Amino acid sequence: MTGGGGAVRTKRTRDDLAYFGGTPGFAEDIRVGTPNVPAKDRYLELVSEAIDRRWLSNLGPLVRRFEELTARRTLRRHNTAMNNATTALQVAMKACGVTGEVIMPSFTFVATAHAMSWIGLTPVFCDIDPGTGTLDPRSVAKAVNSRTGAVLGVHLWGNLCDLAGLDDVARGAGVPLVLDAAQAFGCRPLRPGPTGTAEVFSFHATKVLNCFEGGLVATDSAEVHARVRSLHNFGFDEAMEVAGPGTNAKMNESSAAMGIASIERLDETLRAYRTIHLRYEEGLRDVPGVTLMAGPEGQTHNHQYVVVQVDPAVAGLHRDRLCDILGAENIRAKRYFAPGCHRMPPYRADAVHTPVDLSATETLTERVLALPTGLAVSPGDVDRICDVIAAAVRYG
Ligand code: T4K
Repeated sequence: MTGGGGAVRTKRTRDDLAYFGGTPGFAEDIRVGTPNVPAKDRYLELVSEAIDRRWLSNLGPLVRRFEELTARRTLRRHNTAMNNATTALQVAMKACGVTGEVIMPSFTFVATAHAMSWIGLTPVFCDIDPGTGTLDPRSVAKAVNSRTGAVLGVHLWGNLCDLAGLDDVARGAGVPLVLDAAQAFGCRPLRPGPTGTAEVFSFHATKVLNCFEGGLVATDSAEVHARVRSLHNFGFDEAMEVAGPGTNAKMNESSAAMGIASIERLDETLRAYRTIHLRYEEGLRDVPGVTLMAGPEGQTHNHQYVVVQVDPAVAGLHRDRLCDILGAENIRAKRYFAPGCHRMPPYRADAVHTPVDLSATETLTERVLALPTGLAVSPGDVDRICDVIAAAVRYG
């Protein structure tokens, strides 16, 4: 399937670019997050069975099955499916008994910070490794204090954060390491090592594995798991007695049906993402100042996001100009993630959120751009997008 169905247009001159009056390269929008639906018939079959069964929510058989199927991918002992990753992050923090300040990157989707602040925790933003975009343990070490309640690493764009480094700092501070793996389903370290106390995945419509909306808390700790199960279901324990104040974070059967249908085809989906990523790598190799962000070594990768870094001094144009040029061609790129959370109104006014230098964050937020990928994007589409980027750098 192509993003726009139009003929390939080579942007040979400045005026071929739609931004300067040319014809858009895509007749219809081509997007970063078009949902993957690899098995529509299988989904409809499963959801039809759920309707006939008249069991639609409250830990039904499809949710249980989905939880079992995810174990092969998370490599964790216990998985609890939820309604989305934002609430799953909150449940995970409550289950780990976290209070006070939570050290996290500013360079993340704002849900990471909001999820904490919504349950009365204080986000404290630290800097990142400029190569991977993930939390830098050296920066975290500088922000640790007596109020620190947890370290929250984010596996940004599927890049696993420095688990050994963050685990060291968290242990030294005597607090749990929790991982926001919303973007990292299918990304696992190749070698054994620290894995954090709990890890949270997202199955939002735009994710590599899509449940319409969905989340998951994965943990190896039986105690944390028991608390997660209770907290996500109104505080009911195994005996259906209320053990404490819980919430409703349960996944429903329709979401689980989509999850099962999609996870059964996940290897195929991941291969398609990898193909697209390699195609971008090839297409952008000779474009000065536009660098495809590569994942770290030592892990499997889902290639869920194709992110380029635009260096204005070399490319001759700013990321925002490139985004506008792409937009004129109906290529809907996204600034994942700008601005940093520390610059957003809920957090920018109070210095408690920004105790350390964030210069790597400031640089990346000015430069990154996520390009269309996923099952709805063909290698031919990628060629046309790269053609526009090359022309933008030539004439932009
Ligand atoms: N932590 C991290 C690190 C995260 O990245 C996220 C979510 C979370 C926590 C929280 O997870 P959830 O609570 O959502 O499970 C999107 C997603 O809504 C969000 O889930 C995701 N991260 C974030 C990175 O991307 P927006 O505001 O960029 O969404 P939007 O509406 O601009 O859509 C993105 C693109 O996808 C657009 O090009 C439109 C396209 N799209 C979207 C939907 C929903 C479609 O073509 N069809 C669709 O159905 O947040």
